[in-house]
Amino acid sequence: MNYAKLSRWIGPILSTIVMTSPVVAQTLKAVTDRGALNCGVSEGLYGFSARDDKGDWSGFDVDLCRALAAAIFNDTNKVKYTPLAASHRFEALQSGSIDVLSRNTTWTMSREVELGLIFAATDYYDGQGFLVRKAMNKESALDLDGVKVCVQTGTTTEQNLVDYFRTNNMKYEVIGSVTAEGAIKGYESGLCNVLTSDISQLFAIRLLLSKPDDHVILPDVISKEPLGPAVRQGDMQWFNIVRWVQFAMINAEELGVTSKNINEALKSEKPDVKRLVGTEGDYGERIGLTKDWAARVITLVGNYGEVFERTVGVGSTLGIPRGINQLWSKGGIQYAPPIR
Ligand SMILES: N[C@@H](CCC(=O)N[C@@H](CS)C(=O)NCC(=O)O)C(=O)O
Repeated sequence: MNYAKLSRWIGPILSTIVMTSPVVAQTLKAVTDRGALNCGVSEGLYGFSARDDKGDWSGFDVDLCRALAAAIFNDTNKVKYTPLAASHRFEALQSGSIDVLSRNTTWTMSREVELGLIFAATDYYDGQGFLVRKAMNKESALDLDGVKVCVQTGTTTEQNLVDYFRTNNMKYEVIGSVTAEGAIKGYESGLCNVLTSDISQLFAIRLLLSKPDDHVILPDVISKEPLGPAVRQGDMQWFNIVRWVQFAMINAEELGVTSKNINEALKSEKPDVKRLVGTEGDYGERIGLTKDWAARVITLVGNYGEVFERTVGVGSTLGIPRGINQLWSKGGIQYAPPIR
């Protein structure tokens, strides 16, 4: 049989198999049966995911877990947080011990095609940078020839570091740590004179040092680090829930819908606001949730801009400028497809 004949014969069989395979949609059911979302976060990164004295979690990454719990349960407390070191985060997702990983994780090709995971969105566009003591008098990363660099292992950071020093023909020594704490201690104690990580994390780490003002983040950005939530491949319903909760928060900001004016938005006659808040269409039901799924998220957690400002933005302790995380309509690259 030649190829054309074979494909004429096998094609319809294959498409029948694809069309009739049961949709694997077990995660939402598992979450609702359990009564809580299992969310993987970092072990303690101020502004992103940190615990207070009472054991309550807060931060930018934590807010995505809260937003999912708002959409599913109308209750942001229905989340069990699992703090994960960089090197253990993917196996926690693969094994099913968490439903979603919201832990400053970079979207890369190998993490999808080799690990069987899939990123639902980019909630923070980041890049790798370097933290040094001001007293070192360094103005650029290109002045770092011969340094000792502390880095957390199991990260893209570790890989980019090799590329950057090799490309620029600079010598360096790596001091790798499994935990962020180890890398920070190494830097603070002088074991290394440079600390490298995604720039957002350098902002958080600098606050933990005994004299934050003695340290400076160099201006160079040596990599692309699109950070976002990841899920396991194979459950499209769950993937869509995580993806569209994130997109709903971005769309809400673009449409000017906030946690403060959500009640007016629920009475709005604007078609795109109506689709967002669920007074028109059945978008929520189509992903296994209720009509008001996005309204719950905006009411209980806020839109993307509110989350950013509250947790990491210029008005917060971290003081990170919105930069490229500004909406596309305001000069940034945050862009969500429309709900329609
Ligand atoms: N975005 C990078 C780096 C992520 C990462 O783990 N960064 C460290 C910087 S110190 C961190 O956030 N550690 C916090 C923790 O382990 O709890 C990746 O996905 O590999």
